[in-house]
Amino acid sequence: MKKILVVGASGQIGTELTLALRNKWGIDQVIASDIKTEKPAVLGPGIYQTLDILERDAVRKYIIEEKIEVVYLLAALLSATAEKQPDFAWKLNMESLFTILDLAKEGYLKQVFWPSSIAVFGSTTPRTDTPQYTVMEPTTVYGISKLAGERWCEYYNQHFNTDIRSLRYPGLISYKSPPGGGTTDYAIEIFHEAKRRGTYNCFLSKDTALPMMFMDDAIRATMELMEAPKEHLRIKSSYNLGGITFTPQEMANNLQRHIPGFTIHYAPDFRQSIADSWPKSIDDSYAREDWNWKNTFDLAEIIKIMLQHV
Ligand code: NAD
Ligand code: AKB
Repeated sequence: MKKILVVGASGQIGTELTLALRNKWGIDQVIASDIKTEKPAVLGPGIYQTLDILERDAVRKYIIEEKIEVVYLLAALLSATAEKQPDFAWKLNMESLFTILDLAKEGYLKQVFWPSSIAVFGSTTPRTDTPQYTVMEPTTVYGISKLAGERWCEYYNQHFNTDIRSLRYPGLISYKSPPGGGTTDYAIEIFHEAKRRGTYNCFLSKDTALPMMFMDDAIRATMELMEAPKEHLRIKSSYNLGGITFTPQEMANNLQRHIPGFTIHYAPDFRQSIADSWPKSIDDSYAREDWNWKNTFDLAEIIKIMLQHV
């Protein structure tokens, strides 16, 4: 049985991915790791290792000594936080990737998952049904790091015969762990504020359409991609992954059906220009053709589930 390490396991995706991987491969096969010293309660039993991915030598030692064969690398600064600390965001997002890519190149890691994002696109990209191959001129430090990361993943796959797999996730909606400082976080905050206060101050304008996805779909996509036969995968960098598209106003209108009297106010801040540079919807036909990807949760279902659990 292969040993799996999740780096950034305390985050929004990491918690749910760790649980799903343990469910599939067994609790002892999947090690959760994060820079945070305290294990989030939601992770339950299973090994939790405090690890700073920027400590290259310590990470290498741990992975080699523990005979880890698969890494899911989720540690990163997200779009909004990265704009506030661009130097550190570049350092974290790139150095973490090279540490893991090099272990794959040296043959220690048989497989790696590293997430990219819709942030790789920019304001010169066609915004509707954004294709896999198109103009890519990201304007955020986060987007630049993701695009550079994608190019390096492809480079390692082509030159060193590594098996690095990646998805360009849209904004992910979930309730088990809080979001980590992204531009799409409004689509989670809105549920907490609607239930707590019956009103929400949205940091994006009412008509800002963005691609989004429910976490269960994103986790399933990740596991399906990682289990797909390598020879079926035409994309050696990162796959476009479509989900659903909605605006804050559409989300609010739907919420009002469940919470009568819910109000929303719009006060766009610096995150508006980030959102304005991203696609509205994604063409993920390569994922559909290569590994039979299909999104399942629509907005109505997401709202129902979020309101039950938040
Ligand atoms: P998050 O911020 O919720 O989680 C990141 C985790 O990494 C945190 O638990 C943090 O403590 C940990 N971390 C930070 N620095 C670390 C370090 N030096 N060493 C070890 N761990 C460290 O982020 P997330 O939303 O779970 O995103 C995970 C990945 O998915 C990121 O690469 C992100 O860019 C990508 N992504 C996320 C979304 C989304 O909507 N959540 C969308 C597209 C792409
Ligand atoms: C963010 O908003 O930064 C993330 C992402 C889409 O990459 N959710």
